[in-house]
Amino acid sequence: MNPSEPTAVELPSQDPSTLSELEREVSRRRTFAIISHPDAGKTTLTEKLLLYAGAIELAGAVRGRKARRHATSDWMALEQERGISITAAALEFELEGRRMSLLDTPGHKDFSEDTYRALIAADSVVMVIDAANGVEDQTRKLFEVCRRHRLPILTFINKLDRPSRDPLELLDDLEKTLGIAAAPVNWPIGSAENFRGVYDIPRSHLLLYEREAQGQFRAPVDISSLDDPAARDLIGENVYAHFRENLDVIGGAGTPYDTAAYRAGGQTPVFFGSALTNFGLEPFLRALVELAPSPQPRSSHEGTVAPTEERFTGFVFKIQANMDPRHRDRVAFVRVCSGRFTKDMAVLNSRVGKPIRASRAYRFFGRERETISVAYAGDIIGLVNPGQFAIGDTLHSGAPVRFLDLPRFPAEHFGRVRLQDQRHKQFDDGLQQLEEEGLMQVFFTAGGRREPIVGVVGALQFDVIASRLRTEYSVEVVIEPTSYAAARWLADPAQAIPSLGGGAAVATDRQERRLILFASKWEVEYFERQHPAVKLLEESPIAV
Ligand SMILES: Nc1nc2c(ncn2[C@@H]2O[C@H](COP(=O)(O)OP(=O)(O)OP(=O)(O)O)[C@@H](O)[C@H]2O)c(=O)[nH]1
Ligand SMILES: [Mg+2]
Repeated sequence: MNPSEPTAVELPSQDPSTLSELEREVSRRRTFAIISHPDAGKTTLTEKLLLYAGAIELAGAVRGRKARRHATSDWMALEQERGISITAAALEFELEGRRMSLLDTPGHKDFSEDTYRALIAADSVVMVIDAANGVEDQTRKLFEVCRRHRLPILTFINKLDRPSRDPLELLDDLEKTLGIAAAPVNWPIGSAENFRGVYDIPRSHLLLYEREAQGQFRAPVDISSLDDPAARDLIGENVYAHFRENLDVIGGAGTPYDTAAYRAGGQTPVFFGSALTNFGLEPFLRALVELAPSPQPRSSHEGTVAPTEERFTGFVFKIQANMDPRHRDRVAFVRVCSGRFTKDMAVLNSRVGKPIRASRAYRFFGRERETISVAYAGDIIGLVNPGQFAIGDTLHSGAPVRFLDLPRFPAEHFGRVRLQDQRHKQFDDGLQQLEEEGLMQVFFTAGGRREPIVGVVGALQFDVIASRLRTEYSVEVVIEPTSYAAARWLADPAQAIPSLGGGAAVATDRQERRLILFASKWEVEYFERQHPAVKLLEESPIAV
């Protein structure tokens, strides 16, 4: 799905009282994803945004002593144990009259399929950069996806409280590595132990901060004029001189902020700060409210769907089981693309055709959920899913529509799952539900259904599968690596499979479609050369 092929639009800035209820609700929504290389501080920034928005009272930590509160968006047991994000979390909150929907995504490449899907559900992106490392590999890859979808990007350069690269050099890195114009909106004053705060360029305001105990509470904000001698004294002569020099450089040769260029993905407004110590968060939050676009039109096979169209449309971009240990249900996360969703509405699934009554719908705040009776374009809602929805499904009322397919990554790692106890039913349910989430693909070889092979994009997912089977299904498994490295489906299911050499094997997936597991990409190519009449597919249709 390409959310932004149609040109970006803003609702006409007319007197709000002349807008319909739908137009008013849509225009106040902001749906965005936070992305970056692992460890840049996405979850920490998310937590602080929630704190500043008043959505939580106390910020939790990503890694912390046992008794301490955990970050809201890292709600899964394994996330808390390892201090990394594993699955994209949705958080909805109100801020200055706006309804914000935030997706905190995992940075690790092994979980990037989940991150890509979250990106497609968003209208804009916050890109976090570690000030010591600049643009890192995974950020570059995710940036390319944003560029393809023409998603507007705000950049937050984080961890200025630690030894950092020079801010001018960091801007240069953004421009050179990513090929996007970088327009600084604020500028850091000092770094590491000399980090004093940020200068808000368009407002000519100095925001100085005091470090506080563990950055747990709101930072005090003190605003004064740049030329105030008191400011110079506060900052310290050395830091002040360097900072003024930098400002002269960007004043002369820097990219000025331009709304149209930002909205078109041609430039990224840049903010500096430190999520952990709360420095520079208010200007960033304000920008998010003021600059980020409202819900955008979406491409479908039937043409562009405008968010303010009366007909309800949306698509499933994520499925997650067992979020709430009390309910143990499966939730399909739906990005509402147009119109109004109402509780008990009969929605059509374009893949299935028959209507489903959506009797229970939720909005999410990490693991927490709240029942809703109405939702509008831009919202991310959860529908309880006893197996009717699959990732990529289009849901709608009224005339048929189908949004473009979500990307699917081919599995590259294959492990044999060996059940260590007798809990066969739970084992089967667990595998099926985790497969439904898109965490893995399950294959059955001649070895039988008790020891299936799971294919994943990244090897860390083996740990996630074993841990979740244990905590959510009380099943002990061992996943042993196999020598397979690629799966290919037969385009013609009836075709005979020639005898296979080397390390290849015939298998079936859950829908009994036949495929071949190969030991290497090279082996796939060799097979294709030897048997040009047998057409192989890299992807199966999205698992149902
Ligand atoms: N010094 C300092 N540390 C920070 C800052 N922001 C985050 N961190 C630390 O950096 C580590 C990673 O932070 P996270 O927020 O988990 O990073 P992430 O980008 O969400 O990581 P993944 O989700 O695993 O990709 C944690 O130990 C944080 O406490 C900051 O501004 N300053
Ligand atoms: Mg995280």
